[in-house]
Amino acid sequence: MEGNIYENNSAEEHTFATLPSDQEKWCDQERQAGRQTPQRGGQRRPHCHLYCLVTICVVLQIAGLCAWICMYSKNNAGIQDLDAKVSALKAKDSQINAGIQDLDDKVSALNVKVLMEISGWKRFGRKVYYLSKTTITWEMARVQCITMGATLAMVKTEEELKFLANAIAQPYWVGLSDLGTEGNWKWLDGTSPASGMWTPGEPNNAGEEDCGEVVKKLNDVSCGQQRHWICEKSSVI
Ligand code: MMA
Ligand code: CA
Repeated sequence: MEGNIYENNSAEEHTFATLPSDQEKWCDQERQAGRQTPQRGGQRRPHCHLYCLVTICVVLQIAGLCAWICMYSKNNAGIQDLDAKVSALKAKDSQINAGIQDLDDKVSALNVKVLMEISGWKRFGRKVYYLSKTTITWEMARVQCITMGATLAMVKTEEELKFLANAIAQPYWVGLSDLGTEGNWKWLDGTSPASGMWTPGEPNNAGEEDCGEVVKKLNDVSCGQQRHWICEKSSVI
C-alpha cells in the first residue's frame, strides 16, 4: 500500500511539474515557427489570456482612479466646508469671549460699587466720597482721610457742592482753611474756592474761624469744633 501511495504522489507531482514546461515548449515551438497562435481544441492561447488579464487590470486601475478622484473631490469639498464652519465657530468663539470679558468687567465694576457703598463711599463724577458717621476736629479729620488713602474733600464745582449738600443733613468738615494766612482761604491742594460757593455773609471769622465746613454752602468755623467730615479720592469705576 505504501508503495502505491508514493507512486500516486510521484505521478501527480510529475503532472503538475511537467505542465508549465510543456506549455513553455509549445510557446517556444510557436515562436520558432514564426506562426500566429491558432486556436487549438477551442482553448484560448496563453497570450490571449494575458491580453485579457492586462485589459482587466487597466480597466480596474482606471475605475479605481476614477473612484479615487471622485472621493478626493468630494472629500476636498467636505474639508473646505468644514474649514468654513471652523472659521465661523472661531469668530463666534471670539465674540462670546469678548462678551464674557465685558460681563466680567461689569461684574467687577458692580462689586467695587457695592463694596464702596457698603463701606460708606458715594460716587459723583470722577470722585468717590466718604461721609463719616462720627465727629472729630478739623485736623483729626484731615489726618483720618490720609489714613484712608484719601484727602479731606475739596469741593471745586457748584455741581459737586450741590451733590454733597443733598447727601448731608448737618455740617461736615471739608479740606478748606486759612491756617496758612489769615483771610486767604485755600483748598488743601492750594487752589482758592470760588466766591459763589460761600454761604452769603461768609467767611465771617466769627471769633477766630480758620477751618471750612459745608452745610448747604461753605462756612468758616473754629477748627477745634467737633464735626462730621467728608473724604474724597479718585473713582476707579
Ligand atoms: C453761625 C454763623 C457762622 C458761624 C457759625 C458758628 C450757624 O452759623 O455765625 O458764621 O461760623 O454760626 O457755629
Ligand atoms: Ca463763619
